[in-house]
Amino acid sequence: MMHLNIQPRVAQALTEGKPVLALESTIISHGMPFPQNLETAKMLEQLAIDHGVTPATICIMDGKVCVGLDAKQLHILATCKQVRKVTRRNFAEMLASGETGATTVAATMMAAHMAGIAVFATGGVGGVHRHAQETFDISADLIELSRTPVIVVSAGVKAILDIAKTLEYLETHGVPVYGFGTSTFPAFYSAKSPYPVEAIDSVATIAKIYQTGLELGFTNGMLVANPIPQEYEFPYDKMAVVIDKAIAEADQKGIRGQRVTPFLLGRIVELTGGKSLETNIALVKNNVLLGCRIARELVFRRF
Ligand code: PSU
Ligand code: MN
Repeated sequence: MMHLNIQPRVAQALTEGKPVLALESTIISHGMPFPQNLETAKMLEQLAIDHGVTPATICIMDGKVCVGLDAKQLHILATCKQVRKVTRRNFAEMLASGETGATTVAATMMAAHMAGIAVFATGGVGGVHRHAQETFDISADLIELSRTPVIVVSAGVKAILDIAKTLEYLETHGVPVYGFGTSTFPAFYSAKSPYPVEAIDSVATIAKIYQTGLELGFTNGMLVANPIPQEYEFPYDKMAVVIDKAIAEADQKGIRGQRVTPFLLGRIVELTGGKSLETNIALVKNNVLLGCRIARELVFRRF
């Protein structure tokens, strides 16, 4: 496809039927501060390689959908202030303009699917924001999960969102959601939330459900919610106080639309004295490990 620029090592892995894992770039540009964002991006790629999987970090640059990035591209995403968030709405526009764009979960799913990558690991997906009944702020990530057949591994959704409404929305749009080894939906910084989710204990089951869906001609994706390991958890109640404060500040400052999520994440890092960032890194790492297992399982089942 003329708009795709697949890095040679990723292209080779795909042609040879080897496991590949997609990674997003908004977490680099808007989700974490420099230099931890760059260090994390590199560490995650190495982690995948160490587990026998080719990583493909995705962004939009120089008018191409780039699948698999080099050190220079990662550096641009991590440091350049003009990098824009890309979602389905502005995907084509960003290619046409030649601007640099960091892909959100939605745009990363689209690009992964174009490249033939079935699994994608990230920190948290976007969701239904609190008071969405007034603001209508619902992440395009949720709609994308209903229409692009990619398995997304995340630590649930952040507690900055309305978890109950997010789960209802996913249900309405026919998105299969599973808790990996848990029957309570994880709340990002915390392993548990008060909300139930269907539990799955093996990557073989995930792969089988995904493949069955494809055989049926379904085009939806799947959300695998992977709880943060307990030793890295940030206590739910303590986090709730921080989050309420960050949300109140965002309201006060009149922050809306695409800026909401980056603002809240940034404020939470500041308000926790960097603790939430450590938690964030630990959970993405955990998700990449599970993503690698799913990617290997899918390849294994093909032969
Ligand atoms: N969750 C995080 N860190 C992030 C994001 C989510 O812990 O950086 C990013 C993801 O790229 C997600 C996006 O797709 O925020 C959602 O943005 P919005 O709420 O504007 O749809
Ligand atoms: Mn939004």
